[in-house]
Amino acid sequence: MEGLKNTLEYLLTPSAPIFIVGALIVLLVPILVHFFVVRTTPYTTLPTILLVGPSGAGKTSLLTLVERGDKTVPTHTSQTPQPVELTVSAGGAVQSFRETAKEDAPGMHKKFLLMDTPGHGKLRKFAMDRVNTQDSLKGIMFVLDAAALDENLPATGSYLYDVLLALQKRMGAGKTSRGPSSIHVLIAANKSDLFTALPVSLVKSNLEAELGRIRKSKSKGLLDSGVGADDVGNEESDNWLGTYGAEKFSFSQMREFDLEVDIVGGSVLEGKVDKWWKWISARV
Ligand SMILES: Nc1nc2c(ncn2[C@@H]2O[C@H](COP(=O)(O)OP(=O)(O)OP(=O)(O)O)[C@@H](O)[C@H]2O)c(=O)[nH]1
Ligand SMILES: [Mg+2]
Repeated sequence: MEGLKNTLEYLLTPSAPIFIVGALIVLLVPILVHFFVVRTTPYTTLPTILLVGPSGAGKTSLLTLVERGDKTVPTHTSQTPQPVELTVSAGGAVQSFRETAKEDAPGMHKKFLLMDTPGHGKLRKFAMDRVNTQDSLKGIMFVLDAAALDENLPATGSYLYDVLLALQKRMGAGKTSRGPSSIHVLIAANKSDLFTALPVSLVKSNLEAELGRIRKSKSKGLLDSGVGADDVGNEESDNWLGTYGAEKFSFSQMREFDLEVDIVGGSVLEGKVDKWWKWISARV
């Protein structure tokens, strides 16, 4: 009892050691909490551009190009998502964070994350999880190989369909609760350097036709059976990509859901990626 009283008296009497310990606690606790929060929630605050698309399209090559300025680094099929911290300057140039730090004054550029994901069919949940829920998601780059689209059309189309439908559902949910204001999608038709590469207009029409086909086959033929759109259950219209009941699919139908879809050609190999950077700089 006596000991407790003495301790309390010591703690409550103003003295130099007590002030110093108190000041240290007041100063250090917020700093420690800051580092704890930053460490436990990595990369959720920076605006994020997600790289998705089928295997072999050139996602990792694009990341390597901007990160190291090297077009010839060999890549492997990716197995895990890989974020890279980049900056975009006022002029729209995208560069790695390290280079920016050397040349530009701080404040002249914005930081963002470019997130590479594996394109292999079994590893797409990494990408889809982020498409579905990531708060800091500002845009999605769907990279495809324009030179091999003919062979890859079914696989590429079904991945794109999944991404767009997930986004559409996400935006639809945003109308009732707190959701993203708008998410832009860039279809990057890569490998334009190859002579077999399809021009952007053909990439677009092929994809639209393929998405229309997938949409039709998933609708279980209800629309064809003469049942009016009003009689069909909610689930049916919720799983319909684009304008409900429309005969043909076009990317412009995604505007109904505040989703803007652009298609731009380019080539990582030749460093023709300026238009893609421009698109990114408008997003972050
Ligand atoms: N000709 C040509 N080849 C390219 C271009 N971009 C990438 N490639 C090649 O395409 C191959 C696949 O590129 P990656 O970047 O590994 O493909 P990815 O999209 O990351 O594939 P996953 O990791 O499996 O999802 C590599 O051999 C690249 O060198 C391009 O613009 N032109
Ligand atoms: Mg890869």
